[in-house]
Amino acid sequence: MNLEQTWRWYGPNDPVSLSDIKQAGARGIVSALHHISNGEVWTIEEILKRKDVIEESGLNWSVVESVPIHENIKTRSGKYHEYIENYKTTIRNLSVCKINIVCYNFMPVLDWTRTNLEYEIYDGSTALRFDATEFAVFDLLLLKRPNAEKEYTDTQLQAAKTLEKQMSDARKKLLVNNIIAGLPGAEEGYSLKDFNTILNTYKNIGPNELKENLYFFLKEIIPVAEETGVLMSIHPDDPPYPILGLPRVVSTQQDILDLYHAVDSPNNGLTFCTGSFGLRQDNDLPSMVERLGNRIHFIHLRSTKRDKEGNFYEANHLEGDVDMYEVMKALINEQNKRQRAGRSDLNIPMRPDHGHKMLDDQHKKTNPGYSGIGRLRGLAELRGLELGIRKSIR
Ligand code: DNO
Repeated sequence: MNLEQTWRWYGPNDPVSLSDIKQAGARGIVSALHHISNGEVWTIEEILKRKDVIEESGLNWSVVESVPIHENIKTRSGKYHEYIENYKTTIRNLSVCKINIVCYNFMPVLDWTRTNLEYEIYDGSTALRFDATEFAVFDLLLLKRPNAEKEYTDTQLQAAKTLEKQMSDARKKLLVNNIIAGLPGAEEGYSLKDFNTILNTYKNIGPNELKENLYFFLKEIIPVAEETGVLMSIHPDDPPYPILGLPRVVSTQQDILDLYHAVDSPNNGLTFCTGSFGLRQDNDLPSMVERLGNRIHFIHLRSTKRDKEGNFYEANHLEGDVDMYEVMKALINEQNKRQRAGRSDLNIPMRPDHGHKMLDDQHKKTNPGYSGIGRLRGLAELRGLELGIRKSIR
């Protein structure tokens, strides 16, 4: 019994090739059909095309990350009925192709958010970072979101004004791009001009309404997932708190318990992402694994280092605020529980989530967070940790 070692691959244009991944020691691939627009059906033909490429290199397509949720579904407006029907067809088609784990998220407008994609840490490698003051500059002074100042303290407002004066136009442009042009996997990017209009589609949607929309969606699709044997695995919000006045409803243990309860089915499960959940001090990761574990179908392992001002950067996998040893032990316990219960889903797929740009990565163009060597290091460390714990608790 092992966690299945997987690796996110963006498809044939990914600068990290399938043969690189094989040498890194991963056997499962996490991939998505990024060329298909949000809301459209993934046809069997398109799915098989990707699957064949993966299998030709001796690897296996283990998880889809992600089948994105169209904004109309999140706001329950426009063509949401049609998009939900399309989503069901995609689930059915994936199951026909024997791909049974689907990751998705329900973050309004933006997927994951960072301000700096080249932050140099103490060892000379570069990491992704979220700087709260830079984010405030974007929100208050570049986007000029109406009434945004109400969400900041006087000190934060002042810090943002001071920083903005020091920033060159090029740095401002880069900041805007980093936030709204779409990080890898985000599927949708926006221009500054349209962005306030898009945010405005949530003017009547607070956390309660967003939860209702999420549960409405789940009540529609989970029966199809059950029928076809597909395990839906929601990814938590990143960062796990409201930003830009938008609600976030997949950030805490209670959010997940509510979600489990809304549709009580093993097919309504979770992607346990230590990087996202780990940004909140009130999320106790090992105990979350214990409490939520029976429906964890996919695992993202990475660590972050946060400070009191709301800044954070992505730390090396075994450093930072996440106690990876305790998390790994809890995951191994979960596997043991499953084994005792006679379950067959023991080898839960995990991937080293993100990696620094290091060594040769620094001379290459890579997808932010998805470098080859940085993730190779992450996977190697995690695999060693898993082996060590497994052998010592036998
Ligand atoms: C970032 C990722 C996210 C994640 C999606 C899941 O690297 O963890 O893009 O894939 O939010 O739907």
